[in-house]
Amino acid sequence: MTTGYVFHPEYLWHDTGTSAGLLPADPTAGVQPAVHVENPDAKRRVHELIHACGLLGELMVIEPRRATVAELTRVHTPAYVQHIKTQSDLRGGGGDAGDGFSPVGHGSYDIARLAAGGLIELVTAAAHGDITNGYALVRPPGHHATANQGMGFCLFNNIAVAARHAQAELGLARVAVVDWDAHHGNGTQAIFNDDPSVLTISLHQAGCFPPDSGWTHENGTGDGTGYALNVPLPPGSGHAAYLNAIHQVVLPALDRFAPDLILLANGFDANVFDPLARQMLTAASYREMTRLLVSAADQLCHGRLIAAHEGGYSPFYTPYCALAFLEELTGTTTHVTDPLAAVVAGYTAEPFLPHQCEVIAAAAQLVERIS
Ligand code: 6DK
Ligand code: ZN
Repeated sequence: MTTGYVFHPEYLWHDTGTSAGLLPADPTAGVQPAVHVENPDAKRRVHELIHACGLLGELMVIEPRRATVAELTRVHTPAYVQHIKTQSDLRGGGGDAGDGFSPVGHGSYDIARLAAGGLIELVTAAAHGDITNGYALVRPPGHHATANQGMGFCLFNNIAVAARHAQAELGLARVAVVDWDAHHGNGTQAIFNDDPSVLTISLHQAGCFPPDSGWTHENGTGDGTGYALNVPLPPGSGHAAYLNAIHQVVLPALDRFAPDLILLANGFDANVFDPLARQMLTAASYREMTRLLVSAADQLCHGRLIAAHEGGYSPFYTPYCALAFLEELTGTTTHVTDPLAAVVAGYTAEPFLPHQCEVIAAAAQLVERIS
């Protein structure tokens, strides 16, 4: 088994500025400047840990390239791609992808193309058999971006671009997207909403972001009816609820769908230390969830599981979650164990509660619509 790894220093040069992720500074209104919450720190530390613990040597490093306009417009409108370029060309930065808190720094257009192209290169290597599975540690993230609108820190929908590339160029007809970022994968869902060839499954904190999005009744439209699944887990959900959702919804849905490729929108922001959500996963949770997904990919699609980094905002804990994820992807272990395991054990001793069980059961009922 070979695991591919995509990273590039330019990913860290996507400049999200000092608007905190909320509002531009306005001293007269008492709004202080603060480093944007989607800044390079957590991702840089993930890369550093992978390198320092020796795991990098176990990975096949794949060079990213910039996605072309033709590749981006399989998913996005030409006008939206041009909008990002125009915002990126602004001297001095300050551009925005559409919602007022998705910054487009000077030069971010090319970096966002390098992120989408990194995913394209990984799925290509998987289709050619050069790698079994892979991880793209990219910025900016992608799963909120729709065909014509950037939002939630996302510019181009990296996963969607890779899915369409896999179908158009690599003979991988059926693509499943599993999204366990703490926020709803609304962009990916919208792009594939009426398309039964792409199954989208999002596990997220109910109503966290975007507001009023990602409910169980959003189940696809037209020909795609049944091929969008949502598990809006209540705030406070942790290991038991997520593992239950994987067993009751994700694995049965994947079994029925029988994908040629599984893409994972791999956000680590459902961990207990994350500032942007109120879920309670630990590095051990990500390890277990990954083990199950790797095993499903082995059984269903020759192990082809390709992950794109999405959220994850705790600079000190995200790296241990990512390391657990990568250890499972590669089937190896390192000498590094979660140094906060004893602390999180005290934080996360939550039971599996009835209101969590209800949501999962409602989503599980929809699985039989998939064929
Ligand atoms: N704003 C993402 O992780 C993006 O899904 C999440 C976007 C959340 C926006 C709303 C929000 C804050 C909160 C606190 C401080 C600043 C901004 F796309 C991904 F990156 F993956 O919580
Ligand atoms: Zn997120």
